[in-house]
Parts: sequence; C-alpha cells; structure tokens
Amino acid sequence: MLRPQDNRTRERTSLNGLWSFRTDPAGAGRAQRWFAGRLREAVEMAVPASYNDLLADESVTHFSGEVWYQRTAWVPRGWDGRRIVLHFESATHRATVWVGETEVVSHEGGYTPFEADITALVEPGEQVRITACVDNRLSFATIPPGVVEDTPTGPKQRYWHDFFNYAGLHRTVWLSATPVAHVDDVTVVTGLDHGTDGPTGTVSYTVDTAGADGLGVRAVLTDADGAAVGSADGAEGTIVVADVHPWAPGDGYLYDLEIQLVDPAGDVVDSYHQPVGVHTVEVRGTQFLINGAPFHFTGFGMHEDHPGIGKGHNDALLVQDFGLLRWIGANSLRTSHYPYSEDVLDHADRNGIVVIDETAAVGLNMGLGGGIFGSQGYRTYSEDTINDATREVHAQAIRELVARDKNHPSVVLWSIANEPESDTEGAERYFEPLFRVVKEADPTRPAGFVNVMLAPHGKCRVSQFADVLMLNRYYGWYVHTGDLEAAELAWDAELTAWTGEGKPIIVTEYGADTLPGMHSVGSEPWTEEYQVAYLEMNHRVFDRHDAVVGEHVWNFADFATTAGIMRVGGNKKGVFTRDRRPKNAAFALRRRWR
Ligand code: BDP
Repeated sequence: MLRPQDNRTRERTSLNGLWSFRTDPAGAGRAQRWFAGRLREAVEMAVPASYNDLLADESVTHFSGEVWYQRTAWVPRGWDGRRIVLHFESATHRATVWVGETEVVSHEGGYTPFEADITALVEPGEQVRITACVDNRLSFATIPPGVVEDTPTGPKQRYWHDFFNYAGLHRTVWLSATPVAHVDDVTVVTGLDHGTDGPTGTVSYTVDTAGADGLGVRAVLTDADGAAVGSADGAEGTIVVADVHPWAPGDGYLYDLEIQLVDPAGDVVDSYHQPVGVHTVEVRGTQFLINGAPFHFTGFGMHEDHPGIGKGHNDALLVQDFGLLRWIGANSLRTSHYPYSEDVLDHADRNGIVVIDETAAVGLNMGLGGGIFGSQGYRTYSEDTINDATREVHAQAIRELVARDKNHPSVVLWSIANEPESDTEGAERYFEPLFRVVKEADPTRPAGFVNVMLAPHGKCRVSQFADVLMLNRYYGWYVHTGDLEAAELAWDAELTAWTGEGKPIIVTEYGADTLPGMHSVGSEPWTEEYQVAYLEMNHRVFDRHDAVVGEHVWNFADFATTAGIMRVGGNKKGVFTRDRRPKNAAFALRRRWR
C-alpha cells in the first residue's frame, strides 16, 4: 500500500474537518444500520483528533466501545475512469468503514493505515456518504493488550501501559485517485561505498504493480535540485549515484525516485514519487554505524500527545516539537509506544532526525506496576492472556509497521515491543518467532525490543535475539528513590554486566517525574533540581561505558495517563511541560548535547 499523493497521474483530496459523531454505548449501531442513512443524534467532531477531550463530557472522555463518524464528500468530477481509493492513515484501535450502505473495509490496530478500492461504489461528480465505526476496546487479542472488566458500575477498560487510551481518527483520511494500472508498492534499499574519489551510492528498488499487463516500469532518480542522476528499467533495478550526497543525521538530504509505469509508446501511465535518503545502517560489535561512522543517539522517547487533540496529528505542533528537538541538541527519537503519523517520519527524513520505530506492543507485562497502571491478577503469557492469537496480531503489527516505514531513511532500528515480560520461558517462546517476522520483513535493518528493569542482565531471555540492547532504567527514581549515590553504584554494576554481551546498548528510558516550579536545595525527588541531578548521574554512568551508544530521556514532554496515585495530572517526566515549556533539565541537556 502506498500513501496517497498528488502528482502528474494521481490526485488526492483530504477528508479532514468536522465529521458527524456519536458514541454507541449500547453497541446498537451495526444492527440498526447507522451507516445506511444520516447519522442521527450526532454532534460535530474534528478529524484528525482524539475525540476524548473535545466535548467536555466525561462519558466521551472515558468512553469504551464503538463510536461512529460520518461525513459526505463530493467525488471530483474529473475522476471518471480512475481507480478511486478511500484511505485512512489510522483509526484507533480498529474500524469498519461503509461507503453508502456497502461495507468496504475493516482494520485491526490503531496506528497503521488501511484503505479500500471504492471505484465501483462511487460516481465522479456525485456525493458519497462515508461512515466509520471506530472501536477503542483493548483485549488479549489486541496490540496493545487490555481487558474490559465487568464492574458493579459497568464495564471498565483496563490496560497495562502508562498513557491515556486516546482514540478516534487521529490522522488524515484521504479520497484519492490513481490510474487503474498502477504502482502498488515500492521498496528501496540503498548502499554506500566510501571510495577515494568521494562516496558512491546505490539505490536498489523493487516495484509491485497492479493491472499493468503490457506496461513497463522505469525508475528515474533526481537530486534535491531536480537534476537527473540516473535511471533504470524494469520492476527491479539499481541506480548508481556517483559523488552521492548521503542522508546523514543532521543532514536530511533526499533524492527523488520517480517510479513510472510506461506504455509501449513510452507514455507515462502512472507515476509515484518516493523520497530516498542514501545511507547505510550497521551494527558492528558494540558500535551502531550510520554510513560507516559510529553514531551516538541523543534524544527522547516521545508521545503523540497534546492538550485538546490528544493523539491527533497537527503539523504546527509537529514543527514545534522538532524545533525543540533541534534547540536541545537531540539527534533522534523513539516512537514510543506505537507507530507515529507518517507526517512525523517524513519530517524526520527531511530534517535528518534519526528514528527508532516502535510497534504498539506495550504493556505485555502484567507484573509491572503492581496494578498501578492497570489490573492485577493476570499472568502475562498463558492460554487466557497473551497467547498464540495475540502473537499473530503482534506479527501483523510488525509487518504493517515495516511495510509502511521501510523506505524512511530516518528509521534505523525496529523496536518490536516496549517492556514486555522477558524473563520467563513463555516470553522466550512468544518472542523468538517475532524476531523472525521482523527480519523477514526487513533483512536490512537491526531490530530489538525495549527491556524492562524487572528483567535485568542474566534474567532476560529475549535480548539474545536482539541486534541492539535497548534498556529502560529508573535507578534513582523507582529504585533508590532520592539516593543518587546508591543509584549510581547499582546502575553502573548492571550496565557493566550488559556490556559483556558485546552488543550496542541504547538507554531508551531514564527519567524522573518533575513538577515544574518545584525547587529544593537538597536532593528532593519531584523538584527541577532533582531531575537535573538524576540526569547528570545517569550521564556519568553512560560515559564510563563505550558500549552505550545512545541516551533517550523519558520523556520529551509531560503526557496524559490513566488515573492513578502515581500520576499527578499525567506523567511528569517531561523535560518540557505538556504545553512545551522547558523545565531546568532542558537547559542541562542542551549543554550536554550541544
Ligand atoms: C516505563 C514505560 C513508560 C512509562 C515509564 C514511567 O516504558 O511508558 O511511562 O516507565 O514510568 O515503564 O514513567
């Protein structure tokens, strides 16, 4: 599946804006065929956005179940004879879509795109009714997992991850047109040879087409100024780029690879423009190499989270967040804990920000948090909880993530899960096949998962499968709280043990909750001074170990969570507040990273 785009053979029109919206607490909408006509008793809802925080209505904020979105759209008159596609960049966590009265697609998973060919159902120049039923419920058959418990006050959604279960249509919905014969997919792999007369690049591509019998494929590469660089014919090929300008951290240089479908007369029937960053990624010993040079990750685990819009994508806020990343000297981020909007990845590509790309497999750990984040009394891996069916959904989530993001030069490492239970036999059995899935989907990039403190070195049974060790550690916060000396000793000892694995280590989370404006001359948790001292202690530890190739503070900004006695107006480990004001720690990090 390719993201819709405008070009000489394709058009797209955004269906963002105000849709009709209603919750369906009784779950009656499907049986009553709410898609078959105008959505009754509806209010207006913004797309893209989470619906939770926009209506000043608790029953919507904490709604669990199916909600309905509906709008009409004019199909452009010029689209006669074209293949017309309805494309959702995401629907959290699953959706069924109708065009008129016809069900056209269902999709599981809240953070990857899906689409339907609706050519047969629409008439160019006429209006069409689009209805989406979006379900936010999490179960042991979803990624992330959750459970809806029956309680005396009704069913309640519980989950094991530490962020609010925002839901809705978070990203753009497109109506798009392509030629009937079309480019269906493109995969690009690049190479670099550092010769004596400057670097030479290679751009290898594979193209899938549909309805294209009798047509040829041509690939045309141009540089950022539009100058021709090279071309190749055939559904697979390699273009050599002499004196290449590589994509590199901090230098988001992109070439344009135009994939053309050409008829025997040489006319272009379909075209797709794929941005390409020529670079290489490699793990060698304890080093993480980008373009053959050791790379040290500085930056954050982030969230798609803003006041009002929740997890809705917004370009202005994207630019603001990346402005702050640049200001503070961050060269990278992790898409904790789900695939982010494709606009984020495109922006990272263009701005040379390196990305660790994560699936939504978070909270596969029922021992974590002692019930603070969710429910107690479950075993993580069992027939009734995380089981083979969950693993199938997880595998599909990995495949969809790689399929969507494989061509982004910013993505250098896949994270297939965050903090799963990883110290048990069940964990080993669960994860071993998933590493095969990610390697099969992308043999070119390293892959790993994010290890939790409860599975330290010597106990973790999953890190054996990972190319890179990603560790989340809270020495000085969740353990040795307020005692940074003891924390430093313990942390250093654990890290020393991990370095024995001979793999690169990225500390993917370290952080301390901090109330902006709270101060102390002593070593007092929750103060701005403590956050700074905590980070400095961590940095002393990292700097003693060559195998530590990255430091991602948890978190970039404060973010919304579910209610709990450990969270005061959300998670406060942000270096910036939720409205992006710096805490003292921001200046300390800026001094270190710049
Ligand atoms: C880790 C999780 C992250 C949490 C963080 C915390 O990976 O999602 O928000 O700890 O406790 O367990 O702040």
